[in-house]
Amino acid sequence: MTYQNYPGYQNQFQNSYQSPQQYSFQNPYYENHRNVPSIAYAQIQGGPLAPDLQGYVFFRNVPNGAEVYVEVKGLPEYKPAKGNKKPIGPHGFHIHEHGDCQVGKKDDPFQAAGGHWNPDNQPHGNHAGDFPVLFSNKGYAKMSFFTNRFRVKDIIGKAVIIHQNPDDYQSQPSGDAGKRLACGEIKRYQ
Ligand SMILES: [Cu+2]
Repeated sequence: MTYQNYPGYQNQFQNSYQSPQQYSFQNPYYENHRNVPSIAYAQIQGGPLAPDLQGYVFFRNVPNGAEVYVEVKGLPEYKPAKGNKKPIGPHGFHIHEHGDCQVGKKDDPFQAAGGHWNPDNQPHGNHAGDFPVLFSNKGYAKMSFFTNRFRVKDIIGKAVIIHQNPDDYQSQPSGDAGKRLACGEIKRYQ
C-alpha cells in the first residue's frame, strides 16, 4: 500500500489512529471484541475507460456509524451534457454487492461487482452504499463524509465503484450513473 503518499490520509487517519488500543479509547461505541474490524480500505484502480484513475477509499468506525474518506487521481475532466448524452462527472460513487473487480467487457467494465449493495431493501437514493458524487479537480478528488448506514464490519468483501456520469439519486435501480470507471475491493485494514 502506498497510502503514505496521500496527505489527507495521514492527517485524518494515520496520525490519530495508529493503534487499535488507542482507537478503542477514542470511540465510545467501539465493539469490545478483539476481532471486529474498525478500519477497512479499498484500493481504487481504473479500468479500460479510465486507465489513469487510482487512489484509496478508507472506512472507519466512528460513534453511530462510519466515516468514509476518499482520495483519487486520474478522473476524467468534466464534460457538459450534449444532446441526450449525460455529462461526464461529477461521478456516481457507490458500494456494490460483490468484491470482484474483474474487468470483464472492455466497453462495459466491472459488471462482476454486481448491483448496489442494498441490505435493507431501500429504493436507490437511499441504499446503504449510496454515496455523494465525486467532483474532479483536474482529475483529483478528495472527500470525506459520515454515514449512519453501516459499520466497517458490514462492508468488507464488497466493492467500491466510481461511475462515468452523475448519480441522479432517483432513477432505479442505480441512479443512471452510467459506465463503471473504476473498482476497488473493500478489505480489512485493522
Ligand atoms: Cu454504482
